[in-house]
Amino acid sequence: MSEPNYLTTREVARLCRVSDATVKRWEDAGFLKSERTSGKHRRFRAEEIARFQREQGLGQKLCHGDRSVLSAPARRRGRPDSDCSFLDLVVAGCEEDAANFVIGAYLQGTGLTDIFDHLISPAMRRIGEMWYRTELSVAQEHLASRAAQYAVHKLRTALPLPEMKGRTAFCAAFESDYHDLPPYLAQLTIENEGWEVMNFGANIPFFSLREEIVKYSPEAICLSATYLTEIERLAREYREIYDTAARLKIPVILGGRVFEDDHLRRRFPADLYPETFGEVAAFIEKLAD
Ligand code: B12
Repeated sequence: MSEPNYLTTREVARLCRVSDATVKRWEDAGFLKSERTSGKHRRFRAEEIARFQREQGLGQKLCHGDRSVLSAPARRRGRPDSDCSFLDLVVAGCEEDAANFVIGAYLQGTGLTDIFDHLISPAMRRIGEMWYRTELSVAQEHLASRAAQYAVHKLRTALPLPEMKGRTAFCAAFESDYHDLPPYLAQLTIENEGWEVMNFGANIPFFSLREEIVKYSPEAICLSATYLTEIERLAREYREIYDTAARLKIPVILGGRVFEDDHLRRRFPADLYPETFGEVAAFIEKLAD
């Protein structure tokens, strides 16, 4: 049998494109197994690193995104690297690096909802502002949004399975709203609390959602609204959803930009208007008590 191929901490860091300290933290947390030399230095088997990279999607692909849209320091370095912000990476369309960024943040101890509230939401808001000011083209905004979606999807596959609570929630974005990242973040937030989630995605017709509510009687409904048209009609049709949920004693959570407006909150009644995904998690946790 041939001798196993060992890597040093520095070599693993280069392969995964993170710092040495991050590799040590991963090892301390049990994500990576290592052996020690007589001098107590860490040595990692190549197969162990390959497994870890495969499972976490780390450092597998170099990004060749559009450098002209990167922040000045990243541009000076010539390409997005591990010092780039999440915003830099998604704007450059570096989906694999963006995924590594959020998975890295999670493995280093940032909570899931903190990643959503303090990393992803601000980056998306900034992308919206850049698009509005024509600093980003529509195509660049689409590329960035796709990279962000991909990163969240990869993060989901890296999350440990929580203890299941035997409860189900519905997630969706309002009819007429095509922004499907917010309901996806809500889905992951609720799944992370050990609930099953049926996510109907963007632009769900209210009559159809109501039929599903009657059929499944979920234990919570979490809807998001980022952009609405035909507010009068939607308010009327939403009322039927809310009344059906109330009759079945199902709490309704309404999140998203639209409900920053008090006037719209009055038009669309709900049990909770969270401003953060952290609030959604806390509400769901309480429901399970
Ligand atoms: C990506 C994007 C798109 C993509 C969506 C792709 C997809 N598959 O999702 C596409 C290209 C489809 C799109 C289309 C449009 N978009 Co758009 N879009 C965005 C962008 C850049 C990001 C949206 C996103 O994913 N946000 C991520 C969420 C998580 O972050 P957030 O909404 O900023 O933050 C909120 C959450 O954190 C939330 N929150 C906290 N806790 C919880 C809990 C729950 C449960 C939920 C749900 C939310 C939530 O609170 C924050 C504020 O309220 C935003 C900019 C922005 N500010 O968000 C514009 C933005 C929302 N879009 C905008 C516009 C104008 C449009 C279009 C009308 C453009 C057009 N002319 O066609 C269309 C409308 C289509 C439609 N009918 O829905 C405007 C809306 C302005 C307004 N008046 O409301 C924005 C704000 C851009 C801007 N700065 O002008 N868009």
